[in-house]
Amino acid sequence: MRRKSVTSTQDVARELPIGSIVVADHQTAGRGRLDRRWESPAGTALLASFVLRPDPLLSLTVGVAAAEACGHGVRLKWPNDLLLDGAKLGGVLVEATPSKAICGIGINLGWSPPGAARLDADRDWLLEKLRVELARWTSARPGVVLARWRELSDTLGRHVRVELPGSVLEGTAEDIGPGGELIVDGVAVTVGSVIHL
Ligand code: BT5
Repeated sequence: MRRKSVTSTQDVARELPIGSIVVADHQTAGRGRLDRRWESPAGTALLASFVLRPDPLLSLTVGVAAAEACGHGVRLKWPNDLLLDGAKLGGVLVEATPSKAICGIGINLGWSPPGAARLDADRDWLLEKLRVELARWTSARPGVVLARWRELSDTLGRHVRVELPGSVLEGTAEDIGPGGELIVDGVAVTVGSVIHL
């Protein structure tokens, strides 16, 4: 489904069955995680939501698919950022109910906020690549997804600061666990924001 303007593609997708895709030129209330805003002027980004079957690894799976679709050396920052030359190119937001998972992907094309990155690509071409990569990676075995995530990761091996609800953890990002959690100096982190130090 294609729309000119929506509040958020996530809101439209929420009402649709598994397999649906919503793409919009503009969002009046695009969102990130934890009530943050996702900004992009009309017609300057790929803004899409895919309705998929719930899966605990989905956030990482969608990240892998999006990085593969972008190509050009795009890398992943745990849990859900797409990075180009170390700057944020896009993000993934998964909102799940027991019966479906709404996977939102935003990728900057014609515009990016200060300090962020954009990709020189056509929106519909990128959307088509994303559909193909999502089909491929959502049907891959978890071990295969995790292995590819590790290869694409810009987070593993780095000294990081993790802002957890109520505390801060600093250490080396050693690995991701079987459920997609980030292991920092032996401690498994499931939610939070990571700063590469
Ligand atoms: C994300 O959240 O990175 C997930 C973004 C998902 C956006 C898509 S667009 C289609 C679908 N519909 C929606 O409403 N959302 C999804 P988070 O990790 O919380 O990052 C949000 C932060 O990124 C903000 O607080 C800003 O600092 C920054 N930011 C906002 N807009 C940006 C942009 N266009 N490019 C780079 N960074 C941005």
